Amino acid sequence: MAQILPKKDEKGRNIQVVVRCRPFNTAERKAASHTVVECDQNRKEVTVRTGGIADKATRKVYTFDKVFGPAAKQIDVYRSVVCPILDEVIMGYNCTIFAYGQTGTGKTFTMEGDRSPDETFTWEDDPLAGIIPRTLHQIFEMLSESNTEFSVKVSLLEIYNEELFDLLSPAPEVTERLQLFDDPRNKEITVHNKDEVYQILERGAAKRKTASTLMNAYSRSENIGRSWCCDKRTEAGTLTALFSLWVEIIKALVERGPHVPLQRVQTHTHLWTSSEDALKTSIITPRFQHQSIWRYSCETLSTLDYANRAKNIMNKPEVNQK
Ligand code: ADP
Ligand code: ZZD
Repeated sequence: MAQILPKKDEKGRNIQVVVRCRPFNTAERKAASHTVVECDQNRKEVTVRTGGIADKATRKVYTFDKVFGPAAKQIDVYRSVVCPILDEVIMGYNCTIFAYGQTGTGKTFTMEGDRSPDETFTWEDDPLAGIIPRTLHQIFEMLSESNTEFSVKVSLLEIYNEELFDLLSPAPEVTERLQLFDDPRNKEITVHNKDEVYQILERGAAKRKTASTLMNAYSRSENIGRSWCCDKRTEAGTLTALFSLWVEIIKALVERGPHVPLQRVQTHTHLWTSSEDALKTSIITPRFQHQSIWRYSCETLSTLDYANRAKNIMNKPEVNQK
């Protein structure tokens, strides 16, 4: 098995960092907002204006593995970022894609997507479908063509206030507090075909709606208005530490079960969307929504600096033996 795989660099590889900037929303258009980020997809550059509106000269330029501007569609991101990763999954590597960025910048849109209104499309053909449904669909297409025996398990977890909740738990009560994460193996649901995929995703989406309403009423720890950028934790070196910690947590979840060192992640947990231990990782950090231009630039810069440092994180992929 190992021999037929393309040779990987012994020292590991840098994780891939991708930036996606969302378009203006209606409110921003109405307010005739100015953008503080310019995306050059060809040059793979993001330019941030660091001075005021009148100051055209003060700029900071970042280069990433890929850059998607506001016109980029879900299919573009999928084809260019996810398809190559999916090939590696099929070859037996664990892969992770996670999105990082401030609230309202398009992480959910990129990872999950939305359903188009009025049942215009089936879920498989919905142009608004994000990475998760597209990937699951493609996995079934690839596996059923491959004539091999396979099983696909799905879990969908969400972190609120340092605690993990299972969005696929069958607990029926709308008002019932979600189950705290205990044994990850109980949280995996076997999916047999692509029709079952959608049922599962629907269940997760419904559960989350309930959960977020509940958690919002319960506490107001995710404060959209709070400044995000000038946080000491985004200092150099922290990212690598966070990344290692995150890998450790995911490994613990997969291998050791219940005793996850969640308390160690503390306030960082909300930054990470987890799955298995990482091989290929993309950080997608889109445009921010804030009225104040200064604040806008500040938080955008903070995210881009962060993503920029993530490019140096090395990864040592190993193929799964089972
Ligand atoms: P986050 O998950 O980071 O908090 P969301 O994914 O909820 O942010 O995005 C905020 C809003 O912007 C949503 O209404 C979403 O539909 C919209 N949006 C985000 N990215 C895009 C995009 N690339 N194209 C169109 N709309 C987008
Ligand atoms: N982002 C939407 C879910 C939300 O926050 O509710 S979009 C995608 C991944 C995981 C779970 C749900 C979905 C989503 C969806 C919406 C509504 C009902 C079922 C599923 C979706 C969107 C497009 C194609 C497939 C799934």
